[in-house]
Amino acid sequence: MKALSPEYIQERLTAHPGWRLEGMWLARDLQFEDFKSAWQFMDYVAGCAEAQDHHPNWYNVYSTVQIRLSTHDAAGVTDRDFDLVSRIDQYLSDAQHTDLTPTPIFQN
Ligand code: H2B
Repeated sequence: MKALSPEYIQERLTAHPGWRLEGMWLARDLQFEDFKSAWQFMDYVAGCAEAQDHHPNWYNVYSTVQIRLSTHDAAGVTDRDFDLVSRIDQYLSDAQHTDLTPTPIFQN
């Protein structure tokens, strides 16, 4: 699978408020009510990841989760990442959360 162009990614991102392109990643920095809520979110995403055989990179500190999606095989963002974004958006539409100030966690 070929990585999508940054221009096309930006266009697709208009349908996914809160997400941004950060280097080779689709990125979002989230805060939940507490650790349990953050863990529930991660548990949901883990289930999606296993079902799709497509896994996130992420960093969790207590109630915050910084999530980064890219396709390792393509060294960039592909439709598989947007599929996962859509499933995550479904969860977030119904879960209390706030978006944090974007803070990079990876070099690229
Ligand atoms: N997740 C992500 N994010 N990128 C991949 O290229 C990838 C993956 N590849 N999960 C999968 C697993 C691959 O290792 C298996 C063998 O399909």
